[in-house]
Amino acid sequence: MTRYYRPRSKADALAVLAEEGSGARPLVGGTDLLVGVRHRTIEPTVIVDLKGIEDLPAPLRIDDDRVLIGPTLTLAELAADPAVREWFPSLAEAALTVGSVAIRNRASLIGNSCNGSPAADTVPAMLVHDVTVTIESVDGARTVPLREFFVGPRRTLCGTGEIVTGIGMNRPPAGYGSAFQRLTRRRGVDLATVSVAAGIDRHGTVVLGLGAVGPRPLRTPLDEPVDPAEGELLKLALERALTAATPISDIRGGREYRTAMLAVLARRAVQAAADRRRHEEVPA
Ligand SMILES: Cc1cc2nc3c(=O)[nH]c(=O)nc-3n(C[C@@H](O)[C@@H](O)[C@H](O)COP(=O)(O)OP(=O)(O)OC[C@H]3O[C@@H](n4cnc5c(N)ncnc54)[C@H](O)[C@@H]3O)c2cc1C
Repeated sequence: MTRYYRPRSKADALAVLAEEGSGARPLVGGTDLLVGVRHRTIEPTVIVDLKGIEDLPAPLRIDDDRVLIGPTLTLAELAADPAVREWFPSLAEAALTVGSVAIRNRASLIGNSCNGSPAADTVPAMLVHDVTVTIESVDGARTVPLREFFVGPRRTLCGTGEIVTGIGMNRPPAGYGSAFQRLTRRRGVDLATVSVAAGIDRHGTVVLGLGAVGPRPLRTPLDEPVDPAEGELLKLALERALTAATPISDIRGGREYRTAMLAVLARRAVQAAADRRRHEEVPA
């Protein structure tokens, strides 16, 4: 029988997580965890609800040129924030593709990463940026780059007895653009068949974030600066970078289809990101 516990302090939450070991699971929105409990793919001894904790970092704050996100920030709140929309338009776009309005009003940004799904939509959009993750346990805190956080399907660096207490995102330099593209089988309430985020700076240096095309979300830079107007050179640079992807065939699409769509979406993402360098547009 699973117990439910709602601690008031971070120290209390961490103590319970340490005592219970691998049977304990943190909860925020529950849009992944409670689905797993209902389907009996996860059978926690105790669910530790982080929403009642009074000394967690604020859901969202701006510290100079850095956005700091706490565990309870929902995807709806993220996508509505003016600084996020201006500095990280691909992340706002990605958040707005998740599930439905009801899901986005509950689901947390940090939970989307902690779940460790290779298809989590917000992850590729964060991977193109300079993003860190802070993980805490009774033994203290450590901060790691997001690009190292994902270690395999459903596996992250946040282990037993630990919680993620913050994500920090550095504001990109002037003249930077980013965009997100995803393919699903139907519009809305479906996980990505393929997703791609692209970030491009004023010199044409491109970083891609890839979802649903490997055992974990991938970050892959292009090996040389590109001019997105040079279609053939962009295509070749993308072909080299996209060899990092290792898609599989499953109910959402075959390996060959995913590979073909990845190339299309990556080109569109780079071109949309490059357009944003000039127009500073934000998603509707
Ligand atoms: C109908 C439906 C549609 C969806 N559509 C999409 C979609 O299109 N794209 C997409 O990417 N996702 C989709 N999702 C999943 C998405 O809602 C989740 O990934 C969500 O973002 C997770 O946040 P949460 O707060 O609900 O996490 P929870 O369910 O509370 O937790 C998720 C996991 O992370 C752990 N966890 C949560 N917070 C922390 C923390 N601070 N520290 C350590 N561990 C933590 C939990 O123990 C659990 O293992 C969908 C879900 C549903 C039910």
